[in-house]
Amino acid sequence: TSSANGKQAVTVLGLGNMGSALAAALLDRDHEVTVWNRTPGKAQPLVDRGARLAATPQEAAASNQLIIACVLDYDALFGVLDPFAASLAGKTLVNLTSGSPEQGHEAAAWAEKHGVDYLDGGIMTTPPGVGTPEVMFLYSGSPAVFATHRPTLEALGDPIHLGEDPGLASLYDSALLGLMWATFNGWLHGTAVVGAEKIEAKAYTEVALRWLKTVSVFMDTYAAQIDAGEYPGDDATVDVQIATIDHLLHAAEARGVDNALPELLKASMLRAKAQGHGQDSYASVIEALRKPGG
Ligand code: FVH
Repeated sequence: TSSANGKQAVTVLGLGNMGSALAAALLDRDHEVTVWNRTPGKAQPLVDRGARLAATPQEAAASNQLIIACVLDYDALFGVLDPFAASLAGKTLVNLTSGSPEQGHEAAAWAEKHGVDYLDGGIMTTPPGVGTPEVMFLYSGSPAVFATHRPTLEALGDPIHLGEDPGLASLYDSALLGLMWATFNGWLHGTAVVGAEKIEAKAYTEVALRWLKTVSVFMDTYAAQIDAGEYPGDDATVDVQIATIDHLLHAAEARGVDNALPELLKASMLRAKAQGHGQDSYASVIEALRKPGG
């Protein structure tokens, strides 16, 4: 469905914080947008900007070929779509609801059963970042469906197609969120340690952000080692890191800061050492993660 301006008309199901941001970004790029939300009052700001509010999800879905869904979880998604699934044949569903890779597979199978083209997606930002070209929107599923709708999906952020397996977007999304939480907690732990000396978070973070750039270079080096399955200990060995983390444990304990995170990190280093990686690079810790009981 194209509007007079040639832009694809889009239906957005779910107008929570994220769904509202998605619809707003599409309106910003002059797409015609039909919206539906379980609680219709949330649509008002979008209606004020020209969106059309449908009375039911079925009416919203019937309005356009492309349907973007962003609700709380997959139970909510199927709860919305199942009652009129038979009428969706020939439509494209881009599901930006967060889920597991297995749920991505389940939704793709559901879509195939009902003759619906399906892309699974992962949004790598919070609502204020939606619509900016710097943020990544991860997609997986049919490359042809992605290519067809890419110009519209560009309104939301930088669309990245990870592959045909529909579970890939959720797989990457989960892994990347794990990276985010681990980074947050490492940063917060350090902020608490230096904060005990009355150093402000802003001052510490300025140095920490520069350190993260160096760490990202280490990650690049270690990724190549992981792919090769070889961990030359020619920069800093696991043995050296085990000795070094004790300084952090000591500094935190002396300042009354919780040490659960560095204890966990040290435990994974010790497991890698026990598996014979003491003289290997830090990347070899992945072997301990791959063999939790080993
Ligand atoms: N907010 C964020 O920063 C993150 C960024 C990454 C992706 N997530 C995922 O996006 C999904 C929606 O998250 P949200 O932030 O929009 O969440 P809420 O503001 O709480 O809105 C939830 C919407 O879901 C609707 N909903 C909930 N249950 C049902 C149901 N049983 N039937 C129909 N709709 C349902 C809810 O409707 P209402 O409460 O307004 O009536 C909202 O539209 C989520 O997967 C994040 O993980 C966001």
